[in-house]
Amino acid sequence: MAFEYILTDAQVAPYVALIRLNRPKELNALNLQLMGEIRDALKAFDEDPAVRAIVITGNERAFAAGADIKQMAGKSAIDMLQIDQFSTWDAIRKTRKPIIAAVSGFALGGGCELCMLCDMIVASETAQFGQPEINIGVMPGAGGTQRLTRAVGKALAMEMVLSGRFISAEEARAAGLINKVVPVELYLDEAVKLASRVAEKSPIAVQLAKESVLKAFDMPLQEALYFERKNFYMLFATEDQKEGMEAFIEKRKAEFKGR
Ligand code: DAK
Repeated sequence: MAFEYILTDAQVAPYVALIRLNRPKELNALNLQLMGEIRDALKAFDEDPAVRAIVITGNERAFAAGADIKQMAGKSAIDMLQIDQFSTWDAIRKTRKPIIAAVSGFALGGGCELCMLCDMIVASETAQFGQPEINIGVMPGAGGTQRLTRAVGKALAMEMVLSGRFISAEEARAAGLINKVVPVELYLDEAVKLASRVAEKSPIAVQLAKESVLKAFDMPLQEALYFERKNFYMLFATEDQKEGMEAFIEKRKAEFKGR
């Protein structure tokens, strides 16, 4: 895969792929091409049986400082409608394999929203999360008012969205936005380690479990419980379920094949 604004590694660890946002001078501002490249790389990794989990990262200074303001500034409402960035963001959201964001420095606006599209977030102590769109006369447009509110609750989400205040990695962890905070030299390794732990499991079970957890945000409880139940039953059709349970009984490590 040849990309201009991202670097990819299909095997940063066994079964783990890496996408690195690579517009460092612009703090990884998310222009349309960069978002399209993330979408395309995720699609390729989603279809690759040698990949079971994906890590997305930026660099030490910035995960991403938001959508590219210079690219958006002159646009009209109709331009924005016709560009239809949502099809790209929706495609990213539909990735079936687990995605872990490894965040250092700024994760702002669309950068914070991109993190929140991921399934887990590992951050360095220097990470800062924010929705500062209000400072430039707009508001979050890619899930910031919804995913942030579900993650951290109304009080903090309102404060971040209305005042533009950034929160530290530690505050984000305490509020439930992210999974883990580690020293800056470790954030990528820790994210890859977490991805590797997930990648050791049955990939079909992981996929259906991810899908089921996400339903908690989309469906009323009773329907989501039925959805969960169907996925649970379905896993009894896999060889991995037989292998996992036999391995437990035989006191050995399971060898999952993704079948
Ligand atoms: N866009 C374009 N360029 C950016 C940028 C951004 N978001 N953030 C930083 N840069 C550029 C700066 O312009 C500067 O470029 P040069 O002047 O060197 O050419 C370079 O990166 C370094 O930035 P600074 O010089 O400003 O660095 P500082 O350390 O002084 O400040 C900062 C860092 C992160 C506090 C500051 O750069 C900043 O406030 N950046 C903007 C943050 C922001 O407002 N982000 C929200 C943008 S709006 C949607 C999807 C997504 C979105 C909307 C809709 N749909 C699916 C419809 C998302 C919207 C947004 O994210």
